[in-house]
Amino acid sequence: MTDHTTHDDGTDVSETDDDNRLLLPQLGLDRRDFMKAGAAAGAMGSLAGCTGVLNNDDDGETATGVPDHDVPPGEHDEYYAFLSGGHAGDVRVHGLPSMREIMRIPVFNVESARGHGHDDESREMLDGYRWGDTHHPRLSQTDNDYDGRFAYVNDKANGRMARIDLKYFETDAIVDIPNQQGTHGACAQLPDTDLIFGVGEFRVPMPNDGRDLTDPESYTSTLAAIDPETMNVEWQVQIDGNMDNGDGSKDGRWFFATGYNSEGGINEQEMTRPDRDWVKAFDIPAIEELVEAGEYETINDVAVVDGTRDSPHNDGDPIVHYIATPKSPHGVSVTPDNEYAIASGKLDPTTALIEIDALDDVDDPTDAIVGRPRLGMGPLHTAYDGRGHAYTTLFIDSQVVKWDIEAAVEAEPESEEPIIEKIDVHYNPGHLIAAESYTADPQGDWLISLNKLSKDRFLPVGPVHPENDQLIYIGDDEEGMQLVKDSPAYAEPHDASICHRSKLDPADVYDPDDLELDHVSAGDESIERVADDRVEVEMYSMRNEFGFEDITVQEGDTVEMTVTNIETTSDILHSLAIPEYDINVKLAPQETRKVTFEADKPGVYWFYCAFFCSALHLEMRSRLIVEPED
Ligand code: CUK
Ligand code: CUA
Repeated sequence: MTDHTTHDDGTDVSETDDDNRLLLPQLGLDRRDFMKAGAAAGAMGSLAGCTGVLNNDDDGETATGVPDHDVPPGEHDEYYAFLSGGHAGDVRVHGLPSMREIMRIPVFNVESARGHGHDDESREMLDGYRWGDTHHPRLSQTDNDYDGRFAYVNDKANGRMARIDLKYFETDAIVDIPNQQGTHGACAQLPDTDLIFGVGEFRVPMPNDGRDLTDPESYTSTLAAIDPETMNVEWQVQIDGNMDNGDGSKDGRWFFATGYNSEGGINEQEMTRPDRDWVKAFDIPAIEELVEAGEYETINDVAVVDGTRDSPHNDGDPIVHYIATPKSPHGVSVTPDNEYAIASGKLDPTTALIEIDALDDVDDPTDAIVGRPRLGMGPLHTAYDGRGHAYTTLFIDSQVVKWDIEAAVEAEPESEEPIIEKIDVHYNPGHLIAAESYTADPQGDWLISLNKLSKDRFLPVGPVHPENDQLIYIGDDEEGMQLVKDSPAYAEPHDASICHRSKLDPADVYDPDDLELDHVSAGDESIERVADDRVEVEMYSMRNEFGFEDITVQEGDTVEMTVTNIETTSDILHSLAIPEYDINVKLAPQETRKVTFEADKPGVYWFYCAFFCSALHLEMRSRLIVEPED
């Protein structure tokens, strides 16, 4: 029996066999070739996983050397994991190693429990959209280490980039990226987060204003560089082919993007035809020099530099090196020591190691590829432990393969020798992430495999299955990788960043100085008719009342309500929930929010607090009285 699903990037790699593993018909390869090495190591891996789960003895380690991963009641996890929510549009915060979901941060989605998309400010940020497709949450760094300030995440659906303020764990800015459709890859320019990069996946006419509709040859995609403070798009580079994922070198010099469809096809058959696609290496300082010198075209108010293969800027010292790699490279990540950018084939069983320093010296950029180990079927993404090992997901084999980076440089191309071991995961992993793998100094203990299918791993809940994020211990090179736990995930995490708890210092209550709106203290509440059809209300909320028992307005009035939660005690939240007006604004201690609405329905509306804030929570309600027009 076979059935069909599709991967997020639209490639049809998705027929399943009886084991529910996804097959790859276009390759025409005999899967048994790849099973030999994998099967034995994989079986051992899952065995080790079982013992790891079962034998948790008293000395804080399991019998197989896995440290305690059951965080006892009342204790904290060691790591924060920030997982993208995919087309749920949010970012989830998990604790590691417990894998407990601690918080969700709404980003591109309207979400009522946190009032995102309900108050004026977040509504304006969302700009009418109700969803987004988050893939790559990346944390800001200083000197190649997490600095606890911000997280950035892309919206593949609507071409946007968002910033999450890690003081409040809340989205504080969203930029709509012009001249780009399908903002997929996302990452910060290191070492100090000087730029945020958004990678455009879908080729579209440039500008996409109705011209060139049926002329796919002229479609193009762009790399966008965004200022992390102002969130303005600073410049873009136009290139050939679809781009996919991206990662930057640790020294700020290069940005690497994978890509598929180098021939510019518009259907699956055309898109998967070429045997080679390109990894693009963008020379960031060289591009910035061109921008400085005015060597660009302004399109939709953004400086767009021509980085296509035929561009004069790619004669001689190119600004974009097109590195031919086997078929449809998908994931790319730079090693912690900044030696290599490792790009995985997706439709090819090998992975390419690009020697970063060689790019300046070679005439043919393809000569910078210094290793090409054969890892298994459907290699997608690679993470690092800081001890010279790489871990790559094998989408089709449903495995994670651990391999030796330097051994891959020394080995012959297509050699399996660099492989250290493989472990079965359940099932079809997309990304994987190791603790602090995106920094120069990964922690090397835990790894999460973000598996697309969970099949039968959890209680059945109908035809929509959760995904399965699996925790794997990688801290013991002797014992090898050990599967520790399954954790169901709501659709659908793509990538994650894992940060040690010592690097984050979130606020417990709001600092009113950080907010745009003025704090409304008890005694300062007011109701004012500022125009014939406009009423401004300023009030506080506290246990167990709002600033007014009644607020009376006229049908047709525009009502602006500004509310402060004047509590100073942490964890005491209130909200302003207005029945039948589709409004619920959350208010954490010392937070002030404003909501504007049309009072278009006459009647009595008990506005109330939706957080269970005290024993008298139910009594925390007041009347909005809307008098009918006469
Ligand atoms: S992508 Cu989804 S599994 Cu958006 Cu990084 Cu590869
Ligand atoms: Cu305030 Cu319930």
